[in-house]
Amino acid sequence: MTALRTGLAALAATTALATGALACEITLRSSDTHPEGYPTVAAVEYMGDLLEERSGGRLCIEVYHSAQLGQEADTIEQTQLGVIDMNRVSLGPFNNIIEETKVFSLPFIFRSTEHMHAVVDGEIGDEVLAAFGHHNLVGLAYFDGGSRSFYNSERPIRSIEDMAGLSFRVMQSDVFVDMVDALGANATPMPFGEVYSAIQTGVIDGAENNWPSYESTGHFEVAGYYTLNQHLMVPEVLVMSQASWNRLSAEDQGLIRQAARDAVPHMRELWAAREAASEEIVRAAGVEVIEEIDKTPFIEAMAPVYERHVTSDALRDLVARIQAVE
Ligand code: GTR
Repeated sequence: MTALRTGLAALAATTALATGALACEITLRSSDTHPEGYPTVAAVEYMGDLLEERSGGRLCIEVYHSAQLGQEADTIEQTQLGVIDMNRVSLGPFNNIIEETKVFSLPFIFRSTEHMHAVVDGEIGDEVLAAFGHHNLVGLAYFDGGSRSFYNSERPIRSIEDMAGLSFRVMQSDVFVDMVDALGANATPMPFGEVYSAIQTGVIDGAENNWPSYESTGHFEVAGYYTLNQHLMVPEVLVMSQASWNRLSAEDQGLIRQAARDAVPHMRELWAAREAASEEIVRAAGVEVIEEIDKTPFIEAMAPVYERHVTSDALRDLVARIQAVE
């Protein structure tokens, strides 16, 4: 055993020497629920490459993909505690913890991808990132999460009336529970990793997500009706644990912030390509995609969700400013 270890250590040393790389002094452990190759995972790996290069090999990121470190809600807690250094998550599971994140998770708040980019790239985006600072987290960057639509195993949804009686999994956020209720369906908050078998065994009828997640999880195999109603466009976020952050020098903190920012344009390219590829895979598999859908009744039904969640002057102000962004 000892001989084996010595052998391995020697091998590692040779490899490092051979590539001319210095050993990483600090390796940040980063969590992601998605599998290798998914745009969010690839973007954080790309950020890690930038960081390694710019720090002369001192600062590294190791991405633990495929929920190896746990489901999102749990990994958020672990990140707040400093057990996990970095985390790429949807904003949805932050809604019940950080009030400001709700405004980007409201149904139909963004008019288009361009509108969403203008908002998150601007001062409103910075303000919401800053809010993480009050919760033992450091907000680093926003990634794309496409638009989310409903899918189910029972029937094609062609109008809001078709939602009645169906049960849908949502992310663990009260905003999404109220959203599904307001559409006349039943909401079941559940971790992402449990959705496939829950649909397969009939515990729920379906869920809602973007093209890449619908495809990569295989949910399309068990829920073959996908309605492009596009009720949500929740950005994803890359955060660091405040505890891990505090251990770094100001210079290293600066390198990390910059590398995160510089990964964003690359992530957006990866995202657009994957959206198209996933759509093709799903369509080729024979999923019934319902494209002709009047969104107006869906939008109108969301009034109580806004009333229930946009409850303070600060949140009302944020919503008004988002809507005013061109
Ligand atoms: C995906 C998102 C994940 C996770 C998942 C979910 O689109 O990228 O971070 O939030 O949805 O529905 O739980």
